[in-house]
Amino acid sequence: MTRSLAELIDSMLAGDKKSLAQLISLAENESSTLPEILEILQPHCGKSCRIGVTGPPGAGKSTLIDKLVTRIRDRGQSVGVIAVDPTSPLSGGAVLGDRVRMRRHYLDEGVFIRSMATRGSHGGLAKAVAAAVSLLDAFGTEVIIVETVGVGQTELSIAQIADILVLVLVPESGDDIQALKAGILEIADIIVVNKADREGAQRLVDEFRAVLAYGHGKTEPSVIPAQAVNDIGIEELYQEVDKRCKSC
Ligand SMILES: Nc1nc2c(ncn2[C@@H]2O[C@H](COP(=O)(O)OP(=O)(O)OP(=O)(O)O)[C@@H](O)[C@H]2O)c(=O)[nH]1
Ligand SMILES: [Mg+2]
Repeated sequence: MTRSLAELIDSMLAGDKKSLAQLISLAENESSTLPEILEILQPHCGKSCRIGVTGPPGAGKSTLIDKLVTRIRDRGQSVGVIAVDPTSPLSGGAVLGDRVRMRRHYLDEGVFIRSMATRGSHGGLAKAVAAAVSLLDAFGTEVIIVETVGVGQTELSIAQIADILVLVLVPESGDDIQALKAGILEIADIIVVNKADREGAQRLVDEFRAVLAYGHGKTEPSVIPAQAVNDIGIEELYQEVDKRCKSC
């Protein structure tokens, strides 16, 4: 290991955010030093609560996370947000939008926000994100949130990184309920029906609750109606997340 890399790790462990950002860049660029870095950090990991937030493009994941971060900060916990490939065709330029939306969090010392783009193979990105989560963990971040787009099988890798998986859907997702049943629904801990200001939200909530009540795999997930944009349902989401954080 080069002296500069050892120094970088030391200063990150001492709480330097810039060093953390640099180390995450190494992960993003699939640096050959990554396995070594992760090995050194191993003893410092395992203290954070990791939350995966996934769902279709434009469902309101970033808006929801922004509001959730405020609640987490109100309780004095540090938080890291990693948005994976956030530029969806629907909301295009989401990174810029997220920056505006989360502006006050960017200025907060207790918040670390980072976007990570798709590069190379899907497996490569998944590894880079997992490494970034470990880096945030070693840094001492109490709550780590990873945002990914999609509801298909490819997003299931988020389940390996997260302790808690939050699936964000919208009333229009009702059409996909059969497809959802076969996939990610089975591993979701919390299902948020966002944009509950729209027609059909309560019907979808009821439908999910009915479906999930029958012979579902693991502990029954909570179904929460929300309006992220109006800060409705966020406290309920926080409570559910907090409850599950303590038990994992
Ligand atoms: N009507 C309504 N709109 C909402 C609600 N929550 C978020 N939105 C809007 O939905 C749009 C998309 O929100 P984002 O938070 O960027 O959604 P996202 O899921 O992060 O999008 P991607 O990262 O691009 O997949 C924005 O215009 C939000 O203002 C809600 O509760 N009701
Ligand atoms: Mg987003």
